[in-house]
Amino acid sequence: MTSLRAGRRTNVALLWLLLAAIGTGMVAYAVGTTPTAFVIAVAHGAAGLGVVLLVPWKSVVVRRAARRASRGRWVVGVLLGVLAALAVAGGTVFALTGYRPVLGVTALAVHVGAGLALLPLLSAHAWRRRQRLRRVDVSRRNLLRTAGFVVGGAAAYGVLDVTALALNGRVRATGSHQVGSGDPDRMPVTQWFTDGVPALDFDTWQVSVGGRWVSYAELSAGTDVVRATIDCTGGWYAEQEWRGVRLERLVPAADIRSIDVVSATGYRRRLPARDATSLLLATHAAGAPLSAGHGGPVRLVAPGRRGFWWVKWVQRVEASREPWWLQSPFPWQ
Ligand SMILES: Nc1nc2c(c(=O)[nH]1)N[C@H]1C(S)=C(S)[C@@H](COP(=O)(O)O)O[C@H]1N2
Ligand SMILES: [Mo]
Repeated sequence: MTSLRAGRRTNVALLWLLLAAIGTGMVAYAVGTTPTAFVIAVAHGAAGLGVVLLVPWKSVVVRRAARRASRGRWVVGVLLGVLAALAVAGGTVFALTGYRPVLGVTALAVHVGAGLALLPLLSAHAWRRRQRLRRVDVSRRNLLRTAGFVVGGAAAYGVLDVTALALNGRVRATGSHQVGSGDPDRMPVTQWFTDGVPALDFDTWQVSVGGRWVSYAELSAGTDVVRATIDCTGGWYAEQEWRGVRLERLVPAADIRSIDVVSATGYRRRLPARDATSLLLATHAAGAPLSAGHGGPVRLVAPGRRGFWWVKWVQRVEASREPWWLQSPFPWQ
C-alpha cells in the first residue's frame, strides 16, 4: 500500500506543478515591467523544472498503471508525456539559444504551443482520475515535499539562467532575447495573425485622434522622444529611441476611462487612461521614419507594456468610457 500512496503523492505534486507552470506562463505574457516579470519567470522556471525532477517518481507510477490501462488512456498518457517533454525542451532550448526561428517557428512557440495543448488534456486526465482530497494531500509533510521539488526546480532554473546569460549576453527578465536594439531594421516584423503589411501612403496619411484629423506631417514634426523597449511575447526585445507626439497632447484627459487605439488592419487595443502620459504616437525610430513593417506611418509606443500593445499603422485613437480590461487579454485579431 505504501507504494500506492507514494504514487498518489507524486500525482498530486505533479498536477500542482504543471498547473503552476501553465498559470505562471500565461501571466508572464500579461506582464511587461521588470521586477514583476522576474518573479513570475522564476516561479515559472521553478515549477517547470520541478516537473522534470519528478520524472523518476512518475515513471514508476506510469509503469504500474500502463499494465492495466485501456488503449484510450494509454494514448492520452503518452500524449501528455510528449507534450510535457516538448514544453520543457522548447523552453530550455529557447533560453539557451535565443530567438532563432526555423522555418518561422521558434523554440518558444513550441514551448507555448505544447503548454497550452497540455492544459485541456491534463484537466481531463486529472478529472477522470479524481479522488477525494485527503488530509494527507495537504499535510505539512506532503506540502514540504512538493516545496522541495519547487526549490530544486528553482535551483535548476538558476543554473539554466546563468548559462543562458553566458551564451547569449543580455536576456530580459521576461525571458526575451535582444534583437536589433538601436537598429530598427534588424527587429523582426511581428504580427499575431498575419494580415499582411498594409502599404500606406505616408504623405497623405491622417490619424483621427478624438475626432480630429491629425496629419502625418504634423505627427512627424513632433519632438517628443522616448527611449523604450518593445518586448514581443514571441521572445525578442529591442530598445529604441522613438520620436513623435505624446498622446496626452492630443487627447484631452477629461473624464475618460480608457483609450482605444485602432490600426488600419482592424487590430486594436484599449489602454487605461492613466497610460496617456507615457504613450507616444511615433513616426520615427532611431532617427529614421518607421518602415512599413514596423508600423509606418504611425505606430503606438507603449513603454512598460508587451509588444502586442504597440499598435502598428494607427488610424484612429479614441477616448472610451469602457474600462480598459473589457477586451480579450490577448489580441486574437
Ligand atoms: N496592426 C497591428 N499592430 C501590431 C501587431 C499586429 O499584428 N497588427 N502585432 C503586435 C505585436 S504582437 C508586436 S510584438 C509588435 C511588433 O512590432 P514590429 O513588427 O514593429 O516588430 O507590434 C504589435 N502591433
Ligand atoms: Mo508580439
